[in-house]
Amino acid sequence: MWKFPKKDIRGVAMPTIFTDETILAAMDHRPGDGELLVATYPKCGTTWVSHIVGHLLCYGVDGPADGMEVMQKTVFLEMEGTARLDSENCFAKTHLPFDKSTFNPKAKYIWVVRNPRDTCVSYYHHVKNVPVHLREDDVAPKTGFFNDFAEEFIKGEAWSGDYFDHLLGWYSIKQLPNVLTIVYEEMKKDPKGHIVKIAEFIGGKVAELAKNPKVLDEIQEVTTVKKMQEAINPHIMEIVPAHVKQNMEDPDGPVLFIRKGIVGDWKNHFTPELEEKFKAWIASKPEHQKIMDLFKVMAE
Ligand code: PPS
Repeated sequence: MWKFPKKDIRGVAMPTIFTDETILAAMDHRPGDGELLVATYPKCGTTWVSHIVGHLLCYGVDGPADGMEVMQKTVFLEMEGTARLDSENCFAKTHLPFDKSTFNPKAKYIWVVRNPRDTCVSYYHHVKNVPVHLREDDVAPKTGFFNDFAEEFIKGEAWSGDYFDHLLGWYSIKQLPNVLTIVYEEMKKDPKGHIVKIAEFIGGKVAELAKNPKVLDEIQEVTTVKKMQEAINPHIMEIVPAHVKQNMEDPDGPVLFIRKGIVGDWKNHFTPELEEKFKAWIASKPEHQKIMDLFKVMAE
């Protein structure tokens, strides 16, 4: 049975390709007052929200900036540490559990959530498509291990740990004024409304910018799945630091990082048996329902 290649850092399961040093720097990083951080469980919509933030920050007289330039503005703390945070318009993203991060009530957190079934499917494709493995025997099979993967996911064996534990940690601060919650499924229904929400949360010049309907249209356009696929997928390996890349396999083709970007892809993957397991997992602790209630808006 396939298993996540991982290491334990302060009780968190982390990908073996990241160094202990950068992971510890991420855990110890206390964002400054006003500093922006996108905090998520993996595959919940981090890149989409980060791309919106980046485009809002980088918008110039000639309109939206280049997609990869914007992509480079997100500093993935566990992968690269904090050094680049001082560069212009850079901001952090993290997949750390809340209790392993160093919280500042005066920093700004955007917490992005996505339903567990689609998150599991997206995570599976990430492991299959992105060469995120350290050794040859860690390499994921190219097909057919979804059921093994889903079992590991339900057991909480994925990188960043158990989905519900992770979301419940960040949920505990959701009501604070310095935290903006974005529900992936809601953003799919109303991307422009969410771009405005994000801009208002950032505040200042960015909030003013988003009052301009032309700017909003342009930012919505460059942050669609299609435009992000075109801008990012051919170049995704360029944002991986050399010290991480040396631990990775060479991709044998273009890396499908921005994949389908839809709600409900789980229905194309789940067997009835797996769906029963998911239902039992969700029902196994009453507090899981708090998270599931975030997705009430979803079309079933
Ligand atoms: S990561 O690797 O943890 O940072 O991944 P993350 O960015 O959190 O999640 C990846 C999924 O988000 C989808 N995505 C989008 N959906 C809708 N619109 C846009 N613009 C968009 N950009 C990225 C991406 O395709 C992954 O979902 P799946 O289901 O795999 O397609």
